[in-house]
Amino acid sequence: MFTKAIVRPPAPNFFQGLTTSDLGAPDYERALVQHDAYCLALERCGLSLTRLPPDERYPDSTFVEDAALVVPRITLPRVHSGPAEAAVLTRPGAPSRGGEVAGMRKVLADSFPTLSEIHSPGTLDGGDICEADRHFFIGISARTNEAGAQQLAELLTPLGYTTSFVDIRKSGTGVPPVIHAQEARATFELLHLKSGLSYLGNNRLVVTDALAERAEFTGYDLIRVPCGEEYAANCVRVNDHVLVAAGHPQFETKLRELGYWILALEMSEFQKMDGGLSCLSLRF
Ligand code: CIR
Repeated sequence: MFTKAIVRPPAPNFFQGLTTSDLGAPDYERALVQHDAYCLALERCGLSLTRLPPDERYPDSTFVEDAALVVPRITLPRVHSGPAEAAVLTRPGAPSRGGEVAGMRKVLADSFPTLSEIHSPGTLDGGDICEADRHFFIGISARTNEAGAQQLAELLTPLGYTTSFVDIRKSGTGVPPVIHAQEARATFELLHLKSGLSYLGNNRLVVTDALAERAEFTGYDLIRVPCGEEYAANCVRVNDHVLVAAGHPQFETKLRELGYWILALEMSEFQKMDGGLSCLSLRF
């Protein structure tokens, strides 16, 4: 069970953050409303929130998940049943986001006397880290390099976790050639591993078609995100609920049929800045 989450609302200069999307500039007021609804949803799932103030120095700082990772203590038989064990400060791959880590250091230091860190030349974004019970998938992406992934793996192994790397770069192994320019985002241009992958528990992974054939996911039950609804692949299991981005009806139906309780959240303004549901909070 998760009991806590850290969130940070967007700052007024949120629109100056990094993005590759062609969806237009985000509407700040609407982003705040969507962020509030997101926070309420986490509270409805039973989490108590630490709300950090907006930080104009870093326009992408609302995406708190990228700057840190909290690793749950492994207790049998359920992984999430114990208190959090370790926290890792990441080293974001985008230079404009490096300063976000200091804020996370401050807030996590209250709960975690010892904070591990990723060091140069490693880079690591939280969006590339997908925990699946006792295993962590670590994406190698435009933001996370091999050195960063390796450092994280070395921190996780003594805690009892296994790890594997999933290369999602254009040159990564196992990625099929691009066919149509319009499909490029769905096939290649995952910003982070979790832009196309989520773990729901009970051996179930949500995947986009582009990732579904990857050998790394053999042995898992795969829930494929319907074509055209790829953005919904970044969903989040929070205790008894699954948070999903609103506007993906086929995917929602699939999850409901599998028995999940869904909380659908408007994410349009964050999607404009390449952000997904998971990156708006650090849960533990
Ligand atoms: C960025 O490009 O870094 C931000 N605009 C979006 C980060 C989204 N984070 C995530 O998916 N974990």
